[in-house]
Amino acid sequence: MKPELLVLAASPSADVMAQLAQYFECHHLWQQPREQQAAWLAGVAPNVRGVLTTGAIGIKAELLAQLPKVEIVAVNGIGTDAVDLAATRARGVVVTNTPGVLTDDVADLALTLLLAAARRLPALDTFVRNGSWEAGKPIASTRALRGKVCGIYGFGRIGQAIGDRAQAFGMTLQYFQPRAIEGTPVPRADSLLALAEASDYLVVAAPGSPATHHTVNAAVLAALGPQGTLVNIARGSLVDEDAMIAALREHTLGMAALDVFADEPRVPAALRELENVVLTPHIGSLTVETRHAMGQLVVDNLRAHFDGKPLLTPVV
Ligand code: 8YV
Repeated sequence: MKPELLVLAASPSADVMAQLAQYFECHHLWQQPREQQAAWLAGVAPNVRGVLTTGAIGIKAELLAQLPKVEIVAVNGIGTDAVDLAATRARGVVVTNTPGVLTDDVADLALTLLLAAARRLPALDTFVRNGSWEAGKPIASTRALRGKVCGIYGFGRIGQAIGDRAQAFGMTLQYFQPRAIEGTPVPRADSLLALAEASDYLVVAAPGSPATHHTVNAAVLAALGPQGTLVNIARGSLVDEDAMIAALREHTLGMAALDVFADEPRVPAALRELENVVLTPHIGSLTVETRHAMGQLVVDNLRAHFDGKPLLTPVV
């Protein structure tokens, strides 16, 4: 008999979905109308042995408590901040995620956002579309990237890949994270505040956690300053969003280019109305290639678990 799986969100890869159907008896919560989900879940929950979730959805203790036979939570993403790890550990439920395979695309998006902010892409796109160019309106110059400092908050795999790309644009690097990285020539700032003071662009690439919650606060944003740009491809929880909106509105922070928000998919109107922002809907890993690779890793972890083999990418 195939192990029963509760699938909280689909993979965009048809091949991954076919493999899930081949190896597991899948119960697709995402296919159920919202108002029917609770009753539907009560029916399938008793035999669920695995859960497939995403970085953004994670899993709460309440849902785990409804699944008496659950053994594994496979996260189709790298972030585990939305997974109640205390609850999974207490139940002896193993957790896997998808590190590595999404590094390049997330780093690419960080640079895309950084460049879009630097060269004011959204505003200039509008400028062409609305006829302002044809009408002969003036176009303000932007500032070059070369020689500017790219500060990277969180210098793990993704942060370092962002650094490689920023360097290719002639930027100078610094990083901050509590634990120093050995063997890197990139200098580590003494604090996040010091990093923001030194940076023209501050890119947030640290994991979401209680320890990083709102660490990008009003003081850090003020240190980044009116010529500074904040880029966030990590988690909205790291940034004090109200303080950021106030700083952008008062131009004590120059710009923000954001793929992640405090309460996704809700983005405050006060943020959406600003002109000095570039906004994308949490798409760092959303390419055909990467979503397939992530989904494959999810399938491989689930199969390894139910075959009694070592997990490929366990969350420890
Ligand atoms: C996606 C992410 O939101 O990997 C993560 O932690 O935030 C993203 O890649 C999601 O997990 C895709 O399923």
